[in-house]
Amino acid sequence: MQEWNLKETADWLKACEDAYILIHQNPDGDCIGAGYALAEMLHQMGKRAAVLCNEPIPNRYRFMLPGEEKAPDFAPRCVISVDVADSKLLGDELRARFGNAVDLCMDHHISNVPYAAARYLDGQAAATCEILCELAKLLPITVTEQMAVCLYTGMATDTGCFQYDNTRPATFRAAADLKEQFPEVRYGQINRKMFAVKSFGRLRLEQLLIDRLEQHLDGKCTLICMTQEVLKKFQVDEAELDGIAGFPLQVDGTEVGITMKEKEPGKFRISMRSADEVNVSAICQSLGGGGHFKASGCSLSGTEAEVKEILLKAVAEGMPM
Ligand SMILES: [Mn+2]
Repeated sequence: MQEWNLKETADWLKACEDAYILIHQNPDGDCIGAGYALAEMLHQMGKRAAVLCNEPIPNRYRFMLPGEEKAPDFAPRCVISVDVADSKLLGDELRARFGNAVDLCMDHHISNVPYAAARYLDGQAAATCEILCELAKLLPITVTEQMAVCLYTGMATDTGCFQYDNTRPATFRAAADLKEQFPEVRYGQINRKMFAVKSFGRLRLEQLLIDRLEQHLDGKCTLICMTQEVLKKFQVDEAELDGIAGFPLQVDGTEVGITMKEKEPGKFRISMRSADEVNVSAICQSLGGGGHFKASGCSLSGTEAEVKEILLKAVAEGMPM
């Protein structure tokens, strides 16, 4: 695999034709924003480009789409992935079709596992959309209002509305530049939609989550388990679960917050968040997963009790004495 700098990446994009842009499964604001902003950049350069996702784009993110989603009417001559840290995250269908055929991977996950022929990785960038803000300056294009909506949303969502430590000066500058160039975009409304507004079902779910908060390891670890039964009962859209991983960290004294989500009977997807000092990436790696220092995940199989025991043992071992 080749490691490219941003200029090499831009040069390759100028030369590429008929691009499929792949984003990750359970798509979030950053991969959707990056995917559609990049597609528009390529369109402006006179190229055909389409965004592909393993699942339909959730309703709450559809304001970033230029129109209805439709299958591309051309065959790809190049394949690009954005914000996809591992080919596994493409989801089954896209992975089977393109897992070994990605020409360029653009990403900001420090844990990125190489799978493409070439990679542009900036592990310090807060979002792939932040990378695209820089990339846009190296391409013969003009940023449009719709791109600004996409790029802002991606940076806002990956930083918890510019709250997390991953927000660096360059993130603020990129957002400030968009706001200066496109004052008419309703950034406040985007923030409201992404962070304040919740569906009634989601609020009911949060009520239930509060009931199910468990404290372990002298209150340093707060855990929530969402079984299939709970998810079905409250009919929660997968997209509404976005950001729920940070929920346990709201409890004072918590150093590690864990959410367990039962994807199918006996199979749990685990999200682990660190309030400050504990490296949850190392803990999740010891369990076959990975991610960032303060935000990681893994998958475990077993009964609810078995999985909790495995998790709490790993967290206890991963905590500084
Ligand atoms: Mn991202």
